[in-house]
Amino acid sequence: PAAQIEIIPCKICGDKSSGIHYGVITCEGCKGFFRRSQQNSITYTCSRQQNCPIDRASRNRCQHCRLHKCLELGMSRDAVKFGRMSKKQRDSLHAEVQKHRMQQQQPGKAEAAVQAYAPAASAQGPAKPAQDPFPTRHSPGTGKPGLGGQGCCPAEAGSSPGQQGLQLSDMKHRPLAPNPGAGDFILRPSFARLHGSAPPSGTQLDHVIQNIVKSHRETCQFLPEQLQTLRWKIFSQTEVEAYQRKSTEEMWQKCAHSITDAIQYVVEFAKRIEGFMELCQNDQIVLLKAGSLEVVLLRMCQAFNPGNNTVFFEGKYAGPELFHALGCEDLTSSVFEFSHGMCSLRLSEPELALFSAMVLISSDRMWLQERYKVEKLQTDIQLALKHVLQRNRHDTVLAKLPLKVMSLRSLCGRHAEKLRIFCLTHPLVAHSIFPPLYKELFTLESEHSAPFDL
Ligand code: E3V
Repeated sequence: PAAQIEIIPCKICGDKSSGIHYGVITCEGCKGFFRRSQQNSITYTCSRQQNCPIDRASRNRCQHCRLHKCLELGMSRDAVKFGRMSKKQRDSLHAEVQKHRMQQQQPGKAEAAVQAYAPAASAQGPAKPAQDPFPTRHSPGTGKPGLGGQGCCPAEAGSSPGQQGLQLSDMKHRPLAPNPGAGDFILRPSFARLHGSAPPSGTQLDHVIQNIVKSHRETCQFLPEQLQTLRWKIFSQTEVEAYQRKSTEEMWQKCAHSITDAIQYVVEFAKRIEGFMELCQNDQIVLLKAGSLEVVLLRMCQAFNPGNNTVFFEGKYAGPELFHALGCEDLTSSVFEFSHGMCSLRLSEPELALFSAMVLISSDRMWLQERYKVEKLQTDIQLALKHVLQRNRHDTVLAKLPLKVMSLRSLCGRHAEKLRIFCLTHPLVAHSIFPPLYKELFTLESEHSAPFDL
């Protein structure tokens, strides 16, 4: 449809467009403006309320608002790197061309025609996996992944989906494992190595890579391609204000629910990593308790748009200010900064998968029983990651990963602290608003309450 795109006016100012530039349909003027804005490191400021109208006539009046609009609509310097459009994108583009064509013919009837033609992005709802996200599920009978599987989890069959995850029965009465420092996790000579177990061969490494990349791909809550096409959906100012007016409890509840959802996909990821299920159950639980949120935060960079500092939340992209009601401005902005930093590493999907596995399978977690087994597994994954990074000529990244590991540990520590404060300041509701899995993972209190899974 390339030849007809110009029928759609510039998304920024409404002038006649000249095609897709930096990922968005724009005119030559806005294309040039955006290019210049990316070259020099000027910061524009708005002398009004940062909501100046941008149209053909006014577009030169406020550079701040013009650039803001460009970013908001998804213009990005590296838009070209994302390659071909998805079928969905092509369809909705085609529909838009149709709409403008019809508008030219008979103004007024166009909206109905579009709705009939292109329900793609809006009608079927955002980013719900099209098919069963776990086609080769290990634990049939539950809608959500849970730890246990393979018959060792009797409670799972009758549990309600979304509520059941780990069984932490043998973790009761045990203090919550504090996170030790990340240390020099790549350079430290491994116990396994020092004690003479052979390094994996090339084919063994390839096998590790394949298994982990496949596990990651199969347990992504949202496919990166889907998230990419949703980037243009951004909460309006009115919607943001509605979130900001919510009570602290309601916002904590929402976030805890969606994070717990994401954690269940990470649990399933872990279960599909060869070697994880061969660890003793205590160690599986210890690793997930300490690392599942870290992996969620890591995965979150795929749902983050560094172009306008927004992250996917409840169907659209949101800036940090939307989470105001949580009362955790500092932590929220750190999460955004972390995502930003992860995005600038530009990890490929296989690299992200291996790094996630390495974060999860950390042999320095407190309370591990078979630490050497975890260490052997972690070393193999590290070698696999090094191999892939070298293959992709991504060597400088390797040196930056230990810092990311430390940031993750710090973020999770700060989350625990914020949660503790929330529970102390909202003692009456704190028990009832969180999903059981969230409580089991992150609160001390659950260790004293009756196990929900018995
Ligand atoms: C990335 C984003 C999300 C996202 C599912 C409704 C529907 C989410 C972001 C939460 C931030 C924070 C989120 C949150 C998930 C990702 C949803 C940023 C999990 C800062 C879709 C609700 C759900 C459902 C803080 C405040 C920490 C792994 N996972 N999710 N975003 O919004 O939770 O439309 O289907 O990557 F607390």
